[in-house]
Amino acid sequence: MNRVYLGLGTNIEPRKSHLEKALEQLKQNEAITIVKQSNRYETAPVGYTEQADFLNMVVEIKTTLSPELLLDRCQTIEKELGRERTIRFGPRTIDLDILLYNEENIKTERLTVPHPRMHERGFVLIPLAEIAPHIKIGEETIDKLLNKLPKQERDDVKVWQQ
Ligand code: A4P
Ligand code: MG
Repeated sequence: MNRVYLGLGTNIEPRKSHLEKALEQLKQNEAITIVKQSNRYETAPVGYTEQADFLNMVVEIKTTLSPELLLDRCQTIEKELGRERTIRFGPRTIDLDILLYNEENIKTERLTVPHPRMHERGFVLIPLAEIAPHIKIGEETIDKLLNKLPKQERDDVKVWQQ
């Protein structure tokens, strides 16, 4: 059995429902068990800042799927949820990233694990630390990575209580 952390993000309404539907679809897969879920966090956009705030969360799953098959599953869920509301070529309603897959380092054309930008992102590190406070990402402890985050980026990630 493989232990995997997934990052979920959405910034198109209804955001809460997009997260819930994605979780539901993960659960429906016989090869996937959700072990832990973080809180939902409301987060300021990183990268392209001219867009609405995100809801982000991290889940721990157990799965028998290989990394590639799990990515296929995640991309199918993205497509199914994206299709529901958005117009052709419109923005995506859910982003599902494989953050960590056991302690493996994977680099293929389709997949880089650990997720290459997770080390520097409050919207990933803060929910991950909530459910896996002792985890390491490569050689670094999550505490150390969190301490390196600029204060502003930590302040941009708030527990969402709706
Ligand atoms: N891919 C490679 N490695 C992985 C992995 N570990 N997990 C490939 C998932 N996919 C992986 O992803 C593009 C390609 O990455 C896939 O085809 C897959 O083969 P995508 O999800 O289609 O596109 P994307 O999400 O636009 O790109 P990317 O690179 O995943 O973007 P990011 O880095 O995830 O950034 N701000 C806040 N506050 N919250 C957010 O959630 N998200 C983004 C997206 C930017 N700013 C944000 C947030
Ligand atoms: Mg992505």
